[in-house]
Amino acid sequence: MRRRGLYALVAGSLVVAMLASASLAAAKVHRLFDPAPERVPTGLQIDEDEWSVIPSRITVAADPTGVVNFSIFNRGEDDHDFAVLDAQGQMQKVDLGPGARGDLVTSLKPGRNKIWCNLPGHEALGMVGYITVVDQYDAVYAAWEAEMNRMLGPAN
Ligand SMILES: [Cu+2]
Repeated sequence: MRRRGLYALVAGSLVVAMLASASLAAAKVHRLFDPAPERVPTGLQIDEDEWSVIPSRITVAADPTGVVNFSIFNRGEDDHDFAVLDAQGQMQKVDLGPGARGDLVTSLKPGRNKIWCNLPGHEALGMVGYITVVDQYDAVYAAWEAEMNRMLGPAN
């Protein structure tokens, strides 16, 4: 009877110790990936009016098929369009009447890309902006590396 009680105590302690170490390990694993590197979105919204072209984000990634998805709103009172150069250097654009919404799905070169309204004079009036297209893998890896460096401190 006494021995059985001892066994129960030892077994119970072992279970407690195992649970504790398991949760410690889980906490460590969780910590390594918290926050998880965020994927860079492959789409963005564009707001246009007189006289601006405002992207909802500055950095986007091409999706697995190599394209970026634009959703464009003309919040102005005049006609506008939305233009970009695709990866082959060809202008891709969508025309938007006042209050209209449109979509543009196109390849883009990596790096800095100009976005603008191609109607005569509109770019000069301010309807131009820039976005940066990054490689999804590079962006996620860079975020992960930055997080590791933050946790581990500078290497030397
Ligand atoms: Cu315009």
